[in-house]
Amino acid sequence: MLKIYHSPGTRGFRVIWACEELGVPYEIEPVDFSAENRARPEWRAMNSTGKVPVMKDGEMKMFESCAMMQYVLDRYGDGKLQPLKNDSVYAHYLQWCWFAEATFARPLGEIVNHRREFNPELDDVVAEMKSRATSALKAIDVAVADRPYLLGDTMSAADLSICYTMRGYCRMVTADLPSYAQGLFDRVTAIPSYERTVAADAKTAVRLGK
Ligand SMILES: N[C@@H](CCC(=O)N[C@@H](CS)C(=O)NCC(=O)O)C(=O)O
Repeated sequence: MLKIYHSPGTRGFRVIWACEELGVPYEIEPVDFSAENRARPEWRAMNSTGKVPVMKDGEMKMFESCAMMQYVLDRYGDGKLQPLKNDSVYAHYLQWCWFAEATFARPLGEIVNHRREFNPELDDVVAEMKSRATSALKAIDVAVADRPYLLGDTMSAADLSICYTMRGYCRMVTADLPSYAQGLFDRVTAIPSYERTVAADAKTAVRLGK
């Protein structure tokens, strides 16, 4: 069975959500997110960057949350949550999957990293990162102005991935999303697998005594 090494509130959420939506069996191995734990040689052997999440499937072990999602879809998804490779929207499927992490999540992650290292935080740095995240969000808002989901009428893993990053945006920048982006967020988080993922994430925190 898939084993997802996850710390509450972090990017493993994406992978858990994909499994929940697809009905793919998985188990969560809670990971203490403290810097001390992630610096341990045992954790570095799991992920040499010291980050979370990590996923195992039998002997296979990997990191990078979006790559994990894609692995789950390709291996166990039965064609669900992604267009066929010869579909005209496939290129945009890739674009939004990568955008979710490489462009939209990046400045948000830098705010977290910055706050961990600088106390007091440098306001200009945080403001710049918030502004980068906001311009990424605007691109999403424009993209869904004339459609319910990023690819059109059909929800895909790109929507799940982007909406996971939007959770971070609401927490770190502002909960006031532009209207079309808000519509996307509301539609995608209304699916029952979202609540199950939120519950699995909360249960992970309880298991860690948080
Ligand atoms: N691109 C990676 C980013 C992984 C990442 O930055 N994870 C965060 C938690 S969501 C982390 O472990 N941060 C600790 C650190 O960077 O020191 C992914 O999508 O898995």
